Amino acid sequence: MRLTEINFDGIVGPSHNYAGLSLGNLAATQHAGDPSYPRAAALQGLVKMRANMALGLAQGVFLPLPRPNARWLAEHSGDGAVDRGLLAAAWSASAMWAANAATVSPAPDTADGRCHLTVANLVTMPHRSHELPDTLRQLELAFGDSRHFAVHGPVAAEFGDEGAANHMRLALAHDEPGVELFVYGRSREGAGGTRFPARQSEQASRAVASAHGLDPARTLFVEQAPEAIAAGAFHNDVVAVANGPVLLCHERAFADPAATYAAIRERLPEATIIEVPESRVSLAEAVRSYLFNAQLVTLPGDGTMALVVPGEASESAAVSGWLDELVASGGPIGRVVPVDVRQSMANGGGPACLRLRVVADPATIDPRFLLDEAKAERIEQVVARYWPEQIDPTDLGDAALAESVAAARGHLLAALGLEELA
Ligand code: SUG
Repeated sequence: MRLTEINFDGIVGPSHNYAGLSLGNLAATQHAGDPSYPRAAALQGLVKMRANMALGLAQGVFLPLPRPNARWLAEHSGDGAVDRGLLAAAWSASAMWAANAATVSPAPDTADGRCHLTVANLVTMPHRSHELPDTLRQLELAFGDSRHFAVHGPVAAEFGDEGAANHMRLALAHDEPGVELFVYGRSREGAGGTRFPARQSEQASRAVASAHGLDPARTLFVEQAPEAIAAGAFHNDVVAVANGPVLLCHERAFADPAATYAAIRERLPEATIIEVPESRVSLAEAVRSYLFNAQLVTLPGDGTMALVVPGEASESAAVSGWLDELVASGGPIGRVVPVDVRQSMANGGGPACLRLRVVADPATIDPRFLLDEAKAERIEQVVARYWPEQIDPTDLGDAALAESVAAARGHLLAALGLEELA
């Protein structure tokens, strides 16, 4: 059994649009009402996946969910007078941000030696709250081998859970036992945290850790800094990223940084913590550039790390100056790889939002969800042929568009042999 990290990227769905549904997500709010380009968006995602495969990394995919979600819309529309917000929520392609699909605890961390996944309930935002049933079906299919995986339903809806976007893992290597770090938010009176909703609750994090059978001695629950949430870091992965024994984070990511670092070092003395000071990159600039919403990956071969950043990060003078120094410092991160995911970025989703990391033996996963060049080519052809070129938010609700969006997804399912997800 060879445990490897596999990045599962959400393929951008054909209904991708900018309806401004996410309060606290500054990019999404700023782009509300803009025309979107679903075809270009999905192709950008594919270029990123291929670039990661070219680095020698294992890559998987998750499929877009059925949208518009007519049943959910009908259930919540009362007397039939549909409001625009609800309509847009039914059309959202938000499942592309696979980091929010589930929380994953690899086999070396769990009591029963299986990889555990808990689907996120995403209850804080109405447009994301209806992802879970279809996401769960996909997880149950992809990770259906119960000798190696346990797929859990969501934690109670009273407690908001946003999946891996608020979870990090530090370990000497992917296949060694790790320290799992759950980062929850709390809206505090007067601390600025009440301006935007805190989406991840501490209770949800604790419920996930318990369902996964994690060792309490290697599990940490840490509060996100309320000022980070107020600055637009609605998920922890906008201000921090971890890989192997390395944590890269903003100085103001955690409510109590010193205690957080000490707790990590106590459990993993080999941990390398790279803190980006406010004086070099402000919290506002970190959120604007999405520096931390990067994929920090271990390259096969020499074991050095690469940071896959959004193109926007290298356009910021402060960020690119800091990145140059990081690479020149001779530390564990030897390379910065910029990728263009602008269509997703305009809705607040960077390279890290678009993927869910699973440490597992690829041979134990349903191969239909694993990507190779031939399959990437097939996906590209379907997208190029059937994904709408452009959607204006005022188009949402149009019957012909709804039909072509559903048909486009159907063609993709057929191309991948996944018709059972229809
Ligand atoms: O939940 N955007 C997503 C972005 C999720 C990013 N994920 C991570 N940080 N892991 C969100 O806010 C925008 C949708 C709209 O406004 O139409 C949106 O849902």
